[in-house]
Amino acid sequence: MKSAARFSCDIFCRVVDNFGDVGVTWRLARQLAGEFDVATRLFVDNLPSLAKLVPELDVQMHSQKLNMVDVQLWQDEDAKLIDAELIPADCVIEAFQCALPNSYMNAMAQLTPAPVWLNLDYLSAESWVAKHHLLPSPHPQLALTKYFFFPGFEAGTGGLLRERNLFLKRDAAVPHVKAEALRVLIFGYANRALSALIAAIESSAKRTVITLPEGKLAEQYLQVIGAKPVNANTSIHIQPFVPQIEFDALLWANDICIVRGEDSFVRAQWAAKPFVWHIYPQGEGAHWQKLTAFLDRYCVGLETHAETAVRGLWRAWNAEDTDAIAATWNSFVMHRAAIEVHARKWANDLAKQGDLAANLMTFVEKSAKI
Ligand code: TRH
Repeated sequence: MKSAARFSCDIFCRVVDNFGDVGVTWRLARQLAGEFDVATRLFVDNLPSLAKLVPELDVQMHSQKLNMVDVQLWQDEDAKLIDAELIPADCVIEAFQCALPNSYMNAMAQLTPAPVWLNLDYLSAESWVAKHHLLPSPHPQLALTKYFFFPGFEAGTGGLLRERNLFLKRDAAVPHVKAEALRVLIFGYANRALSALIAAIESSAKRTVITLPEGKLAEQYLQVIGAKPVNANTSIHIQPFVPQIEFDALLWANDICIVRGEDSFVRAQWAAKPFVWHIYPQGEGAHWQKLTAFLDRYCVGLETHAETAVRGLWRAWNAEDTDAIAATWNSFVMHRAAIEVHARKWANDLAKQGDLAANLMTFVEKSAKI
């Protein structure tokens, strides 16, 4: 990969479902290219998914440059990806163990020095993460070593994606006039407790504007509840999908944000808003452990009643516990001021650790002696 840039990086992404895989890799690619002067290529197997985040993308073009990132369609057959010209980059990032094409790995092994190879793993607040971060895994046949790069919430992990000047932009965007209505963003997976949540909001005296991004939850709202009139105090707005670059502004414009998955979960923390995490549900309830591990970190320093409110609503929403939603929502809203102060402190403290892209660059530079 010939370029005048500091060095080069190839990122591989398979879209498993939704927008998390492509959301994280596109954000990282944009930051490496834009802030670190890295010649970055993103190989992704699903252009329509990426096009939702980056509407300028032309899904008919298998290779194009956007936001200084070379975007390439990753087709299944090795041969179509690895033409004779394609030389692996100085740093190769396999996102979420998506398995690199064999021909590409063979080409990596031919290079001296071999590229620095990382697997960018899923985000978890569990304590094992720091112990596993950057553990090497030698390839059984080739002279290559893959390192496991774990994002995380404490020193010794890979940190979290956070662009330069994000907090400055956030703070400049905060409206100077206090809104009269409570603004609530609900970006989650389909949830049987949605009707109960909307009913709880409607029955409160507070004027509330709900924003529901298009998707499963909005469809559910339209099918199940949409026909019923919403009371005068509450309005619901179905929000068309915004480009990823505008997603933060959506969070900043709301007072309470329900988010999900991985990328929006992190952005809500940088937004410093009271939030609820709708965690991606895993088989055998494995996600509950992850959720609790995060809450155990997040709630440190939060006053007891506010902590009970946070834990209560997060549990009720994730368990789709229709019966518990009204009481836990009201309690969360009642403690909103304390939760908001805490959310800002959480964001500031978290930002003291280096951001993921910077940590990644430090590791690559050290390993490759670039
Ligand atoms: O979409 P997600 O649920 O993604 C994932 C995947 O399901 C993945 O397989 C799973 O492993 C992971 O979660 C944990 O949620 P996430 O990660 O928040 O990604 C959503 C992306 O969509 C994020 O980058 C923000 C973006 N977005 C927009 O750009 N515009 C919008 O209008 C909205 C609502 C979201």
